[in-house]
Amino acid sequence: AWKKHSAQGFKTKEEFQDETVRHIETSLARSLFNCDELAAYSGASLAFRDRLIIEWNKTQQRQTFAGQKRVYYFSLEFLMGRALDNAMLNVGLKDVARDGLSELGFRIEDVISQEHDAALGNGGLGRLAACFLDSMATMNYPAWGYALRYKYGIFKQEIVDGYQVEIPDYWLDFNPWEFPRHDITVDIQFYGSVNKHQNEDGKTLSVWEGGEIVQAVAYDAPIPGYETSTTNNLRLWSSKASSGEFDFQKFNAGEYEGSVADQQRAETISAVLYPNDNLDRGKELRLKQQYFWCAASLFDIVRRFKKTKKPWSAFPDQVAIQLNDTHPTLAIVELQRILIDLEGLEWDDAWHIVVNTFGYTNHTVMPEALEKWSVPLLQHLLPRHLLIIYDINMKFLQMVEKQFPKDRDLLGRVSIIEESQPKMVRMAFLATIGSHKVNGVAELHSDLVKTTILKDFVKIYGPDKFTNVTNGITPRRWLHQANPRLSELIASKVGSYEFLKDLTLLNKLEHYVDDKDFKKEWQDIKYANKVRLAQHIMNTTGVKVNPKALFDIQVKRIHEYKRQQLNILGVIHRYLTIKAMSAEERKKLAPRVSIFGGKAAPGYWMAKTIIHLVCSVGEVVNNDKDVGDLLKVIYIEDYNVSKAEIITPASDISEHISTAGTEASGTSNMKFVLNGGLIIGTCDGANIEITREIGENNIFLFGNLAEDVEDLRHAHTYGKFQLDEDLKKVFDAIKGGLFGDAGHFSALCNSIVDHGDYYLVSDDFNSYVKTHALVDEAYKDQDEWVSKCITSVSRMGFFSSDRCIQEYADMIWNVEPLPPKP
Ligand code: 26M
Repeated sequence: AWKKHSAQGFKTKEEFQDETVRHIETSLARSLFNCDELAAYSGASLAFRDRLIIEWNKTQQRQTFAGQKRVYYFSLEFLMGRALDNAMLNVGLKDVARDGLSELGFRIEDVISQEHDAALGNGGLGRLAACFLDSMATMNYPAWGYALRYKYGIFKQEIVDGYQVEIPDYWLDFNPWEFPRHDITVDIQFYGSVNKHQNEDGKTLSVWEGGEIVQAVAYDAPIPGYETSTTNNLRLWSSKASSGEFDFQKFNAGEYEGSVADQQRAETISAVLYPNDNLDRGKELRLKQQYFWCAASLFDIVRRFKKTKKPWSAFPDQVAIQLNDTHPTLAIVELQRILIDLEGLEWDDAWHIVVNTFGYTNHTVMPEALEKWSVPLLQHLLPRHLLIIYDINMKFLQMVEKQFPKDRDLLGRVSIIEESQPKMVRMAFLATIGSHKVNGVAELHSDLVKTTILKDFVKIYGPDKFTNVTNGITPRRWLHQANPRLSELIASKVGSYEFLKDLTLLNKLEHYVDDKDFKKEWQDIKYANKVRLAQHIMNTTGVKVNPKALFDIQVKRIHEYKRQQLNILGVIHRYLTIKAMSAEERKKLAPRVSIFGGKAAPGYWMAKTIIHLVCSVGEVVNNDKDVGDLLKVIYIEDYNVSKAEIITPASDISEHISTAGTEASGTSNMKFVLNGGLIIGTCDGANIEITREIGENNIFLFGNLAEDVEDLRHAHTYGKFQLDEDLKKVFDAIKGGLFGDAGHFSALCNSIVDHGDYYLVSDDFNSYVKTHALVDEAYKDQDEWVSKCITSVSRMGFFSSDRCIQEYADMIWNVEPLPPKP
């Protein structure tokens, strides 16, 4: 007769203090006399954690009893950032915690900033997954995230002498937010061979035998919703040698080193997040990660389904799995394998279940980012899965052949197997064939998916299988948490904080576009946010920037397609222009701070060169007495989620300037506008829909259109390439050594001048520079500028990730929310 524990968690400042102190003294075994900020963080986190656990348990029980369909979001990346601040706000006790900590002698900001970011992602794709978790919990959807528990997240970036240096990100030292579930383990098989066996009914079965076993151990993290007790689960798998694998034979025979080596090899699977973003390199360990994670997650889901005792045909009514890009595509093959090899279903029945279970989200149409795995590698690592892929392909091609007889070209084009040397498995095709819906992440991108990489599949399946869900961001983290003063000001005008749950309520702000006092407060808040960023820049780079200057920010992964090179070349042009001006002319110029931030993939030389150029330009410009405050160039080291929370609210203008047709959506564009900054951008990704929502007078668009890119590239290759005149002067300055050894930058310059300018930097340069001149002009009229910012914010409701989740739930998952009982 166990008595049920009935903890409720603290409510008041005093109770919070009691709990925090208790944890410091007992859980951490520390004395209050030498309690530093880290101890305060740890104690406060454990206090909040207790609160979350109670709701988390209740939510999971409620979801199990309700027996309705759940969503499983499969993503190799969840770029969560910090958890404590988010937990405080979502639970609604941040003010209580602030007062409580203050009495104990701590500033809440200092305590919060002790936390290490959970940086299990590269960039947009990983952060999108994190925003989706927040929205799914807030909207009470029964939903789990599944991922890997990397020991090392995305590397920490240091800038040393103007170069990027990568430092391993070991983040698990003290992590109160995860719970090891040593009782929840799955054995995962690799290698081996496939043999035919007959079962009792004389049916031939394929049996996957031999090879090696690695164990997956579950670690869970609670995902609290905002102003709801729903607390969902993020399950991360960690790899370790299975007990059978830690070879006691070897051990006893004195081969201690050998047995430890086996163990390390197993642990390598979940050791490190691959730091590439939009580039596929086909490494075996990456494939192992993908299978390990998919197989463990599916085993877990199937185990849960079996407990319901429902027939297999009910599986898609209980389970919706969303594939975040092609990284989890093997889950499709694994579920088919479970159903036919282990559960004995007929192929067609099994395949029907599989297709109705999965949805696939595409995040790129760029060829170098599309995943392909070599057939020999799959044959070696996952022999049974390769056979199933061949069968899926055969049945698919037979279906196509029936529909389009004698179109041999078509069969070759849509085959999952690319007939290259070696043969390759095209994962986007497999994901498309194995899912009931395929979506892109912004309207233009979804159109490009349908007209380029998956064109033939639209012909085969019809247009209804393909859809769009434009990305969004969570307003809780990206407005309320990152910009509390703006959030409070908005709440004071629209009547409540309800807009944090229904972002379209922001439209009530439009009444205040001409309200003098409101505008003044708005400006004050922006200024304070700029002062805070200026302080951060001072502390980290030693460069003093004037918070009254126009802050022009581009922070995102460094990539040629995102065109940080266009930005820095534009900055050099500005510098040369300033140098050529008279003192009188200079007085009329609006002072600017050009701020860059972002990581380059460690093997991406061109991206690293771009960083080096930005830093080199900064060295020269920032120390030029002629220029003073008129121009400063800053590289912010180690851009990550928690830095973004400081940077985003501080922009006057931000740059989203990818070559048209290359940036699937972009999400930082949404964050910046939501925080009262304007943007300069190309007609690409979500910029187009942002323009439609906020109005074209409130955005600075420039550059060629996606539909013209192909022709322009074609023209380059056939000698019709004329380097922009102003850009030529910029290159002359670089070549003349103005920014140090010109040799460092020759490959970068040549990619534009001699090697076809694939990203159309020269084609867009003139339009870019002119548009920046318009920005300068517009900024001089502060009154009008602030009106534009307010209007824009009031029209950003569409870009909440809550709206995305609603669309996924209705169009793709067919799931209902499960609100807590009042
Ligand atoms: C692939 C193979 C091997 C190792 C790593 C990868 C890989 C990792 C991350 C490939 C792509 C990855 O992320 C791509 C990404 O972040 N895409 C972005 O997704 C955002 C959310 O939809 C969009 O807003 C961005 O436009 C898009 O670039």
